[in-house]
Amino acid sequence: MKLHVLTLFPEMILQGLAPSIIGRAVEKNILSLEAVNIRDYTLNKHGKVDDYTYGGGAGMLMQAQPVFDAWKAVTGGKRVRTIYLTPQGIPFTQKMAKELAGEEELVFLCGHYEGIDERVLEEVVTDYVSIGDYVLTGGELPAMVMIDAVARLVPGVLGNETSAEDESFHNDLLEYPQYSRPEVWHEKKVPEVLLSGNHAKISKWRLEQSEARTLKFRPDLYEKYREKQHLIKRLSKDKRNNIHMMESLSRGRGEVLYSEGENLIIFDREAATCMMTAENEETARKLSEKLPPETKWVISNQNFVKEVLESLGYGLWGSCSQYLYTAKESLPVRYKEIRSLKTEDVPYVSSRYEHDTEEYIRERIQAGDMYGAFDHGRQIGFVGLHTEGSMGLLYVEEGYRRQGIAESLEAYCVNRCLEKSRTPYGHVMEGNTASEHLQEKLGFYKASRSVYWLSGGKG
Ligand code: 6GU
Repeated sequence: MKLHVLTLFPEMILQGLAPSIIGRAVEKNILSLEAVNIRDYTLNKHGKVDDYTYGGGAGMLMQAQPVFDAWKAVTGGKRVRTIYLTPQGIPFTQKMAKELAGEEELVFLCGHYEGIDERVLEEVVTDYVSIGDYVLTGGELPAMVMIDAVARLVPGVLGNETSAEDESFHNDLLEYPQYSRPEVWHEKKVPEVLLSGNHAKISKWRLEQSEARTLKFRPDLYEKYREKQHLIKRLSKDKRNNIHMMESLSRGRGEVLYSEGENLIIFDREAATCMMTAENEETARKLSEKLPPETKWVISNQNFVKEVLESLGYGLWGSCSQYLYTAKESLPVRYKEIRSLKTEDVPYVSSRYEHDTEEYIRERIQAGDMYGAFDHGRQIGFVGLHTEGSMGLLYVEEGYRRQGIAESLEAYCVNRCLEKSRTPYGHVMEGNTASEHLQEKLGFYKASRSVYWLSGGKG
């Protein structure tokens, strides 16, 4: 990712970020960061970049010419995403950070004094962003805040383990309290449960702590969380058929785009996937108009929804059986050489798994959601979770099949899900009897309705 900052204080940006994790990523060439001094572009022979405002009023304004020429020097006049940092902008959020992390190149424009001449803003700025309801003396600190929040989401900027943590099921809640050594400090003991080694119990305790904190410090977030929990509870009345939606919501990934009785759209932004149910054909038609244009996949387990979407130009990719594992007990894993995959394992996986792109595999591995089987250190298979939460991505090398390795990989994946208090589930292509047998052998239950995966549509 390429980052450019247009500023009157370039050293503030460079020196501010250099010692940080972001600075390290720049050194490793994962990011490029350039700070351009707007003053270098003024045509005024005294180096002036500001002047009085027309119409009167206190203070000086940054003039259009040097800002425009600095921007043009950086972008070559191309319409690169250009963010103007201003208290008048829309509030910066994690959601916005995620979206910006997908860009190849970003320009940050930092204002000073009373702001910048409106005419140049109209020509170059694509996004007006504020970092909160308070006034700062300039846009440099806000730009650094945004760069930190966006860049840490770029693959490779953080280590493997850290990024995996990022996607915890606590997404809608504030973090729980954490403890490190020593066990006793100032006569305060680390909570007993954290020393128990019981992952399910620890998850439960952390969730309770997160809930209590959110209620206390962020009642606004807590209210949203409760509405979601309410919906999850309603869906749980038919858990086998609804587990895909329940998991999407409880992992904090699915946003409720629409909810009114049976009419429901859940959107997983990162997976660009909508999960949709409708009361009848007519409401299905209405709901389909609400699908966001960036939707790549729609999942539904209603035949009439499938038909409505097909009539609208969506293509049926597959009909699947939905399987879920409802027991709390972990499964025995007979094959012993299984571990989490790392970035260096990407080439192996992507060369053997033709259903998805290398980019997708890399993202899945970096999210900490893929596991591999090895024979004396050489990889022979893998399994993982898809972005929207279903188990899949299963492969075992030719010479190693029919030895229960796929079963062990799936069991291993189930156990990791249980540790995170997730309900393991998966979609098996209808007709794939080998996979159906495996699900049943592991103790999965089959949902009564088929799940349809549809692609395309408006996009
Ligand atoms: Cl983006 N700029 C300035 N100058 N002040 C701010 C801000 C931005 N966000 C909050 N306060």
